[in-house]
Amino acid sequence: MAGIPVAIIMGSQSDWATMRHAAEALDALGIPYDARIVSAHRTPDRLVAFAKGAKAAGFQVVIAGAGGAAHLPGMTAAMTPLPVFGVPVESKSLSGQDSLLSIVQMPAGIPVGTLAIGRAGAVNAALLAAAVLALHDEKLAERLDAWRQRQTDSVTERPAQEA
Ligand code: RP5
Repeated sequence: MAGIPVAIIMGSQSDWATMRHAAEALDALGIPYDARIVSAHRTPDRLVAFAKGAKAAGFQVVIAGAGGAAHLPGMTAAMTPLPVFGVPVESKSLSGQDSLLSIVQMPAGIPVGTLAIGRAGAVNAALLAAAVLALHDEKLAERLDAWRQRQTDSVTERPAQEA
């Protein structure tokens, strides 16, 4: 795998508590990533520079997490041909419903693959990124298969008694 294939971008430091779950899933699969804070509203020039340069920088997939008026994934998708997976971060006032609707309701022509709100979305964005990269990386495909098998094996048939 040449270079760093995955960019994880987020609108704020406060999003890292969610987006670190994407990073951890990529770590578990041995996929390098670069995690950056890129705010569509507070650092718009940084967003333009990142999105327009993402492909030339060697990234193959972008995972973008944001909350509230979550324009980051959509604006990124507007400025890069790379696949963009959007993670709605759970907001305080509207529990992430605002983030979800902001990210998922893209107009036809500029797709953002939108995941679930919060940790599940962050983990699944990483797994989707892995699945895309695995199409052209047999060793990664084997690691992804093994990861899924371990998950299957970890599910007990009956619930354990809780204290
Ligand atoms: C969005 O505003 C960020 O993605 C974050 O989820 C939300 C709140 O940001 P902070 O006020 O915590 O920095 O741009």
